[in-house]
Amino acid sequence: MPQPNGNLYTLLASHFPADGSKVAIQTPEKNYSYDDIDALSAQYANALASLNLPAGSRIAVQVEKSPEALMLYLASLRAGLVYLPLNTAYRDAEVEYFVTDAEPAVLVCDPTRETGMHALAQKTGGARVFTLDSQGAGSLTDAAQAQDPTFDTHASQADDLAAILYTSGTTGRSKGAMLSHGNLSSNALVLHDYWGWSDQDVLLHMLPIFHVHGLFVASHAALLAGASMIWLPKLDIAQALHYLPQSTVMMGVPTYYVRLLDDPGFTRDVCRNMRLFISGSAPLLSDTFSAFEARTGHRILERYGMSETIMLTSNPYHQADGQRIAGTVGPALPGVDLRITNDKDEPLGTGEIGDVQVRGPNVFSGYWRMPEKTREEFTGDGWFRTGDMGSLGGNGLSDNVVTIVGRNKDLIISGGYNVYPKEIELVLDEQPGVLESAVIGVPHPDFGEAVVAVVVPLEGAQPDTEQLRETLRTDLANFKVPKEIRLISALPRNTMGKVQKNVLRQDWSAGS
Ligand code: MLC
Ligand code: AMP
Repeated sequence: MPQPNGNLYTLLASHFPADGSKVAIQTPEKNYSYDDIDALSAQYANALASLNLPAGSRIAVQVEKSPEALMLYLASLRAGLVYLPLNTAYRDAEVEYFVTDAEPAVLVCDPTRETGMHALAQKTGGARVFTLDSQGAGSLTDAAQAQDPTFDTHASQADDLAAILYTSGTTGRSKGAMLSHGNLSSNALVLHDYWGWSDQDVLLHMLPIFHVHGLFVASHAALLAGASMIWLPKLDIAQALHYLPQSTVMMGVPTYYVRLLDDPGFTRDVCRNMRLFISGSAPLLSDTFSAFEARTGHRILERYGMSETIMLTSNPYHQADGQRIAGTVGPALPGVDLRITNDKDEPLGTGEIGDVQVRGPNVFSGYWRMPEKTREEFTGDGWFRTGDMGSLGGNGLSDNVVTIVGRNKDLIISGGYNVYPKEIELVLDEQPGVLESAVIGVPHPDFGEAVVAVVVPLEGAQPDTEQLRETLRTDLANFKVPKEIRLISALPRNTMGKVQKNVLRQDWSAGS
């Protein structure tokens, strides 16, 4: 019997509406129908296929958000390539690491970075370089336009790689989480049902598309429902207020909801057609949840996930399944096993705080070319260690409700972007006049947490902290650059010599 094609695109396309002229993507300038999506993704797939790359070749993409950028992602799936999205804020030195590690056969970049990308390609093994700009134009689109608008989607197995998502690591070295067609498909199907998607939905899509949240959770859900997306290049509150009355679903990191609430124009009336606001990628403050409900009558649905696993838990959608509770991330999604353990991987009881471990068809297979790291992050019996701390039940909650209380990884989440202090400390420590440094996250009204640093100067040195921040911008994405740097005479350490970041955080808040 022939095996059904396990390619994620085949699954998505099998749910496209019968009426192919239905709008799939609406931008302020132009609409794209479902027929357009199929034809355009076929043209980009044909352009990629004409390069005769072996299946499983990587395609690294660092481009501004546009409908064509989404077509490129779909084309990569269709051509059997492995998609490697990169944050547009990454500087050349950061991109060099990913390219050296993943050895992509194709690099797609903004035209403004083409020269640097060619140089990088030459240095790292000769990837083909194409451009794609914020309007969807560039050498890749030129190549695609000459192609046939039909394409026979590559026959994939469920465990064939579809994407590699780099997540920073505690050692400062990023790891590529390998996600398969099966991982992505299973999660998309679960979220489709759990969040009640239908072809009547209109998703207000303002998230970046180089992370799990905007690229997978949001786009897959809308395409699988045959719904429409209002596709904006980034969060812009004026645009959001303009388009919300036509929308039924919105997804955002908590900063999106904080900024909406900051605008008096964000009213109950603006949300009149909305059925669902979803928040994730960082903790949503209870204050934001309550203020949002008071203003709009909507309870934001908070969910929890990560690059390695896509979505893991969600507050209920249907009232019959329970209330959405502020400060919790809801039960594990159908098909996901979640447990809380002590440091010996033994399950803990109701309400006890421990390590969050998960299993399920959505969980990645490992880190790209890091078998050791992969082994460390999985228990012997196949549970993935998320690095988050949490509890199940307790405090009057049902036993299956998960609360995330912190992280046992030294991670800062700023406006939904992950920042590992080690990466910044390594760069800071190399600067003239710097003996050592420590990077911490402190509460921030807009970003939830902000990255800040303390620096111990070399004896007799007095580094200029603003100059240090400017220098860091050369090699680090802007969102990683500490918002403030303070000088300090010595780092507080415990008896083991470990820097006491909790003390630094307290001292920072106290202003010292
Ligand atoms: C931008 N800046 C940030 C920042 N974003 N600083 C700290 N944290 C951030 N997140 C800085 C820029 O460097 C710049 O600084 C200044 O703010 C203005 O830049 P901007 O581009 O105009 O910012 P803005 O458009 O306002 O962006 C803020 C934001 C954006 C919150 C809208 O960061 C965003 O869309 N975040 C979403 C991230 C996301 O999708 N995460 C999902 C990860 S997936 P300067 O100094 O240069 O002026 C995941 C799994 C899961 O975690 O569970 O979903
Ligand atoms: P990333 O590695 O970028 O995929 O980020 C994943 C991390 O974001 C998780 O391990 C959590 O620490 C955090 N995260 C995601 N969603 C939530 C949430 N709803 N509440 C708290 N933390 C979250």
